[in-house]
Amino acid sequence: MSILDVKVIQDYIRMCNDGWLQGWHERNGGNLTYRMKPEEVEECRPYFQKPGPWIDMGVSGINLAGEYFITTGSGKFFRNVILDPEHSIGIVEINDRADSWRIVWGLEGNAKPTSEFPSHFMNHSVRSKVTNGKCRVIYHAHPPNLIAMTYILPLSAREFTRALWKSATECPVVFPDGVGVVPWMVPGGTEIARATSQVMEKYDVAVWAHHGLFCSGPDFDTTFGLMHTVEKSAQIYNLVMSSGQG
Ligand code: 2HA
Ligand code: ZN
Repeated sequence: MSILDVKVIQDYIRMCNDGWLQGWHERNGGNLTYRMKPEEVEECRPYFQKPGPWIDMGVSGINLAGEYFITTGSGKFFRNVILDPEHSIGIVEINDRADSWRIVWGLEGNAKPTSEFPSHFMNHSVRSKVTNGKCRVIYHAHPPNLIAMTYILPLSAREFTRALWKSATECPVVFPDGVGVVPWMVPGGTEIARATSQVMEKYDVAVWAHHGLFCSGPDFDTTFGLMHTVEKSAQIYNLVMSSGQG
């Protein structure tokens, strides 16, 4: 047995690879975090290493004190997750003040959690609160059709929600609350983390203008499916507009 035999680790790796196969993760683009269930932490604990030092995140979310997250590594490539999980992903524990993490497994070779960990963490804090603890997955990808739309439409929740709902029939069912929009901001910091988590108070999808998309959900299938549905709808929108039939 190894930690790579534990189901939640296998499911996490599969989702990373599915995103790579979709073409949403050029180079080190995108990141994925999963808030583990207590029983999943116990399944993985026998494989934990001596914990690393506590590292301050610059943000906090007190409802996540003591939680464990599986995360992709900063600068790591989704393409490599399935081949080399130990260096590409890891598990971090959150401290009692919910403002710092430490590595308990993986991220070998001095790797760190994703540069977007502050955004993921704040989104987890907000989505966990508004879903009564159901939300476990935050997924950031660079799906090209959705990004292209951010150069075409006014950057508002109303415009994006209407365009996506109208482009594919199932969209109002898959994301009935619509999608929020965050204007272009420098990625990888606490400012964009705060702006995104404000949007996520209301929506489970947040567009990052000229950059990508954040999706949240209770499990890997639902969250991947949400990303897939939004991107498919954006593709249909772009196909119709570029055929001159908009
Ligand atoms: O991890 O996608 O937003 C690379 C990124 C930053
Ligand atoms: Zn990105």
